[in-house]
Amino acid sequence: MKKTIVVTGGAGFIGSNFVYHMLKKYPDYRIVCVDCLTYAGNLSTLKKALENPNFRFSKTNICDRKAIKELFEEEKPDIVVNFAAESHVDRSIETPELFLQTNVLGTETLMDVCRELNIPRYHQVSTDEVYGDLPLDRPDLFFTEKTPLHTSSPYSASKAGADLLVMAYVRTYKFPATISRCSNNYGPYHFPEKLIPLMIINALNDKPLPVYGDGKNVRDWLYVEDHCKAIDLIIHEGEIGEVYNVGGHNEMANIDIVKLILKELGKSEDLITFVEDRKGHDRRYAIDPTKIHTQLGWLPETKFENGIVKTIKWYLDHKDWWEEIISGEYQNYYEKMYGDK
Ligand code: NAD
Ligand code: TDX
Repeated sequence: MKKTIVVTGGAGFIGSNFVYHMLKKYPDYRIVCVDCLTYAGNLSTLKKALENPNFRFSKTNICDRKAIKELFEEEKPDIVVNFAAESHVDRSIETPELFLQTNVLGTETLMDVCRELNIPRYHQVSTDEVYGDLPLDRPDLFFTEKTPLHTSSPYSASKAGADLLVMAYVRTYKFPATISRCSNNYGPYHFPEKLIPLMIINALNDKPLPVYGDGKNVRDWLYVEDHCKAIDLIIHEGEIGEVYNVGGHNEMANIDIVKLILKELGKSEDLITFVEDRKGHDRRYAIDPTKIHTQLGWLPETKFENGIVKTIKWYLDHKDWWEEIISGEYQNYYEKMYGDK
């Protein structure tokens, strides 16, 4: 059946991958991307989508109630999927307010408009960071959907605030929402400020690779396409009011990822530079995805050893995309973050 799906934050990393996944899998769906194009949103990412008659791009801020209402009245979406967020932990430590505005108030605005217009379904894209962190010496522990929320950074606190608001709307207004909490994603269109693209690009440019602290912090990595497939399943078959954890049981220490990237690119480990640790740095994330597997049949398809090679190749083949990005505002950010480290 034909559907109209609003994808907020669709000019960013995961949102754009989701746009492409949906346009390919559902040729009769209309996909409407809502994105205000912050530093992290790039229209060049959506170049191919913009050629598709089933795709519309609207440059709109999710906090702009009037504009969102007009757009939703016109498009009458069947489902709203909210990816739009400030997403970088280091930036949240510098400017928490922006994170609260977009991540909490933006979510509230979207949900209020959906309620007003009786939009049948809303999905909140959340993160494993809302569960806080796990110790390195307890590999038997994982985050389940029942793990209490316990946040470390202004970013994760803002995402947890949004999740709590979604659950409150479900209970108070019977708001038809679902939530997914995913582990670290990697793949095409990942913004160069994040670990994997930053290390690939610095290595290609023979620049130092800044590893925070002792480099032993562990993240649970999932290829972005597998995350998109999980969200696709949840919005079509997931149960209203439910939270689904998404992750591929692929835990790796940061330093091992950095060494792997250097090896793949034939560069020397001498480029590795240990720098001051991130404030409040979470030690280990590890998702238990049993619920989405048993209830919706989701399983990750891309093994890390293949996904990381594909990702490195993508960055080698798409220099134009990232060279344009790192030539602008990103330069100032990089100097500020890493200039004196
Ligand atoms: P991103 O920073 O690459 O993209 C965010 C997008 O949202 C950008 O296009 C930006 O322009 C847009 N945006 C920001 N503020 C906006 C606003 N006020 N109005 C409209 N658009 C706005 O982020 P990402 O890594 O693609 O993450 C997408 C979502 O997934 C986020 O909600 C994030 O919390 C969540 N998430 C990310 C990861 C990860 O590993 N990257 C893992 C789990 C969950
Ligand atoms: O220069 C760096 N050096 C370094 O050692 C950077 C940018 C990161 N790191 C470390 C910090 C983390 O332990 O690498 C790890 C990954 O860092 P990020 O790529 O910034 O991701 P993380 O903080 O784990 O958060 C990501 O996953 C969860 C996303 O950015 C979030 O949006 C998502 O919710």
